[in-house]
Amino acid sequence: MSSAPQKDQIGPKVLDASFVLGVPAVAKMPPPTLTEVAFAGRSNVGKSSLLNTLMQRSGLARTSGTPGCTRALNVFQVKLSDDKQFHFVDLPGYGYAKVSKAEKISWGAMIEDYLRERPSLRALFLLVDARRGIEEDDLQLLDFMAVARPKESCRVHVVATKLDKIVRAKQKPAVEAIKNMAKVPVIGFSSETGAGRDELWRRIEKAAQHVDDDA
Ligand SMILES: Nc1nc2c(ncn2[C@@H]2O[C@H](COP(=O)(O)OP(=O)(O)OP(=O)(O)O)[C@@H](O)[C@H]2O)c(=O)[nH]1
Ligand SMILES: [Mg+2]
Repeated sequence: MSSAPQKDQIGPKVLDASFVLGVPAVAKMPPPTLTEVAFAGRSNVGKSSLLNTLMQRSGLARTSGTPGCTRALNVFQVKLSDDKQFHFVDLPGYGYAKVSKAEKISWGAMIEDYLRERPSLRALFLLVDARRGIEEDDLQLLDFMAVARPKESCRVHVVATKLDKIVRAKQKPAVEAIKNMAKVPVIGFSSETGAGRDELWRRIEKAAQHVDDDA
């Protein structure tokens, strides 16, 4: 499944982007042949919207006003004009109140197994709502990654989403507040305006090259 490129976007040129498959377990993932980047965060935080913005394809990753929309490890393949290729993985949102306890436990285990075991995973972007900041579930995921993956094997970043929902004068302070809490780099982002898209791509390409630019 491919869809038409969005116009007027900055950052690297995305030649092609397509949905590969959605799987219920890391064992069913495609072979780890491409640099992989995953996107995690609370339900409804804007993961699928961010993926569409990055890939310049509206509607490729399914977005919804109904939290809990993404229920599998959804894999996309992205090809840039310089021939670089990536797998992007849209992870199920956590913290969604309306799913059963059993379902929550199985999603949590699926996400953790994937993050711990996937050899080609080079970067994880943890999305938090810029208005809410880093919450308990997010801290748990950051702590999990600090133990599960050495920084050389997988870079972790926090993305503060829906920046457009904050009045302009308060955007920078909101991102700064998140920076003060996170022990990893923080990027402000909006899929409405495209703010932060360039910076995200830069981080993705750096993580793929193992270049340390976090200082
Ligand atoms: N204003 C604004 N709305 C956004 C932005 N990003 C996402 N949204 C909206 O927030 C809702 C949830 O977005 P999704 O991208 O589906 O969120 P998700 O994190 O993939 O959600 P799950 O798959 O349920 O975990 C949708 O109604 C989006 O249109 C943003 O940057 N700005
Ligand atoms: Mg989603």
